Amino acid sequence: MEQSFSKDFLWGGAVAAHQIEGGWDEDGKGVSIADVMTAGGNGIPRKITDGVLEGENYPNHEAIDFYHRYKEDIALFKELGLKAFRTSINWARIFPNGDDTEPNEAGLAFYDALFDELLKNGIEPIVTLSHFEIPYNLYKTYGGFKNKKVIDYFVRYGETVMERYKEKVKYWMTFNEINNQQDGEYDVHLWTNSAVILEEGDNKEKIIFQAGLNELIASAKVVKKGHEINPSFQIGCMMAYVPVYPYSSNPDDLMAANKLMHRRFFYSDIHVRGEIPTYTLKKWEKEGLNIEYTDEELQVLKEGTVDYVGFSYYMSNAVTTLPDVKGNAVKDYPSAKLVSNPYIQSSEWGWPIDPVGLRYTLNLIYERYQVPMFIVENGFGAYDKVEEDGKICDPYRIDYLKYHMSEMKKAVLEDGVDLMGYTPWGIIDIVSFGSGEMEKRYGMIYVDKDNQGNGTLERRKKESFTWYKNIIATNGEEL
Ligand code: P53
Repeated sequence: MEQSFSKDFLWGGAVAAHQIEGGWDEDGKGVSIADVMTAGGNGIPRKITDGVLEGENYPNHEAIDFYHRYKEDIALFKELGLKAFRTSINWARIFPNGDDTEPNEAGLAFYDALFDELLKNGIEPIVTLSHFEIPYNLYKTYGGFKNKKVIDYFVRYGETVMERYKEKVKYWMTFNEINNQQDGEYDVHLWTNSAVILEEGDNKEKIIFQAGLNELIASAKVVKKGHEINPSFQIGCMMAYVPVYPYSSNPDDLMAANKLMHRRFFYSDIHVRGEIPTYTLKKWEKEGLNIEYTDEELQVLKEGTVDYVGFSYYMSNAVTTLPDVKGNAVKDYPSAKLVSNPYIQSSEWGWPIDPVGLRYTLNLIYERYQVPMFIVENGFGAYDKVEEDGKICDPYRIDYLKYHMSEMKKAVLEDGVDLMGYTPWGIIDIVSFGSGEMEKRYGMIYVDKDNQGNGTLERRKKESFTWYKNIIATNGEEL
């Protein structure tokens, strides 16, 4: 039996362009959908404004200024021992309006310099094409991904960057957490995944599935083109796997959990198998959703299946049909509700903490698809305190990571799943996606900036930095 991770296991760290770069209007960059999202707070939602307005606070405009400090940050990543660094290309740097005929050379040059710097330091770039950075104009002019025209603009963008960086980037993913728009729990995801805002009288279910299918078609076209551009590319999808557990052993709870999982699997089933699953076709038919697609598009889905499944894992959910338990209503199983799981605790932002769920998810996905997997996000958002002597002690973060990595290790060494790597989220403190806060920190590197935007932006190593450095150096043996 193998005793440790393979030598080429990609230990890394992950971020997204809009949460880290800043430089929101520099060097010809256009306004992206993240640039019109204001700061919210713990439990306070962010607003989406009609363009960039005077007097509003937009935390992604400056973020942590990685755009100007990336060399200094990569030096720290090297010291940490990272073998891989996952970020996204900010689409609006390359095609400022989304529908431009020519790309913005200054935007392309920035990513040339960034990837060169990573490679020079022995760090493999892992690149997401669309991580909530859709050019704002694609919403304004076309209404976002519910419009099939946007498929072509994504393909033009994908092809452009894959051609440009074909010698520098080997690992790609198309749409970040494509399935997060699937339920009403976070309406903001229809915006960040698809640049769609619901209007009076819209059939929400229809729009969710039409926008999602359009993205899946766009993804398949780019996967196919990418393999032509460089046959050694590894191109994956990116899912948010939040497994749903039956709350009780009542068979109805199990069926409700299965139905809820279908709302997630719709996306990865198409990405991996190249076909619209029967459970979805039946649902569309029953609800008369009239989702539009052609035979040619069905063929495209078949020809553009992914090489691996990239996914984020933060938490699990539980569902029940038992009448005496309180919870939030769900779609597709009218008598069911999402409820809190009495066996697990939550973070200060109410996110359930469930390391065993990661092992379960790795097994579930591997059994379903038998393709390699890549954990491209996992981590713990928490308030950190800088001590008087400048130290930042974050044992809670080390605990979270240690327990999750240990379950990952069991999945690889005891269960035999095929795992390419692990890139914990927010390796350096960044702007939170959900709340827009700086103080919901995930990093092993601290950034001196608070929720009001005050601070020197100075970087400091946390205790978790030293801990993770040792895990990487020993290839996970000390977990
Ligand atoms: P923040 C929900 C469930 C799982 C993943 O989130 C999620 C979300 C969104 O709230 O998003 C991913 O910053 C996303 C990242 C994001 C990260 O999780 O709200 O891919 O962009 O920053 C953490 O704590």
